[in-house]
Amino acid sequence: MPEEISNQQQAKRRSGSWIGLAIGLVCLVGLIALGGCSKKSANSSPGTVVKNGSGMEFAYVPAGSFQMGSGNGDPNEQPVHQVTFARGFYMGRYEVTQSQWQKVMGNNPSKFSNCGENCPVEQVSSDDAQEFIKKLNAQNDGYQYRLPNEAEWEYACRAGTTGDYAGDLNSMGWYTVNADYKTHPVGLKQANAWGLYDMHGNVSEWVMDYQHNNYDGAPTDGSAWSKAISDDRMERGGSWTFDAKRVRSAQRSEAPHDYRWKDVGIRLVAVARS
Ligand SMILES: [Ca+2]
Repeated sequence: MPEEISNQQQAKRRSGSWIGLAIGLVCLVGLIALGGCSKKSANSSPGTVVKNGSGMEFAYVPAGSFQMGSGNGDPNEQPVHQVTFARGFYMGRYEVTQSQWQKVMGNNPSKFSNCGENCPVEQVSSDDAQEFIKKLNAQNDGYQYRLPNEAEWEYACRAGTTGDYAGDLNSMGWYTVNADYKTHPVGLKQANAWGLYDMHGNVSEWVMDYQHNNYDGAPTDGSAWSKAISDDRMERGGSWTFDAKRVRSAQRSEAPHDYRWKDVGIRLVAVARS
């Protein structure tokens, strides 16, 4: 420290250098903090959209808490429990489309391949989804991609709502009553309050969690639930083949990780690389 230097002039000079250095550091830290704050502020508005180099759009889901599950749904939706997210995250605004899958994987496995490039990819297994994500991440486009976990998915689906649906079901989702036995281009129905489309129906969506028959012992910090009773994975949101009860926000399904269904696709979470 400058006070510890016996020579007054030396002390004064070093003190001046120290102060200058300190001021510089303060400015630097301030600039970094300002930049960080600006970025955080821009991100803190629910539904703020970012777009990657491939044109995939992601909406900001804010930090917060919600009640996960339903007391009047299936047994596997209980017990209802509070989950808290310390940080927000970016959720895909749409189900991954057939054209997006084609560009990354070089194929289109979808049953409804004549539906158009903006229709959701389906007939992809959970394993296939991991291959897609691996290749997408290899593009190193500034984001790290992954499947959402169950808690993230339901929190994002509800977007602050507490009922069976995040709004009027017929306005928001494709299911047995209105889907005409097929998938539909993503984003045609009404988005939820955080700008996410087709969370109810169209294609059901793989999440990263392993199967569990209920929420006993489920994590409450917004993390994924690790392996438990089988290798099956969960899927959420229901599909064009599901009735209204099975496209609820809290509805849960599971399937073997290597199964390919004509009504199951994916949605991604994007994390900015530091
Ligand atoms: Ca869906």
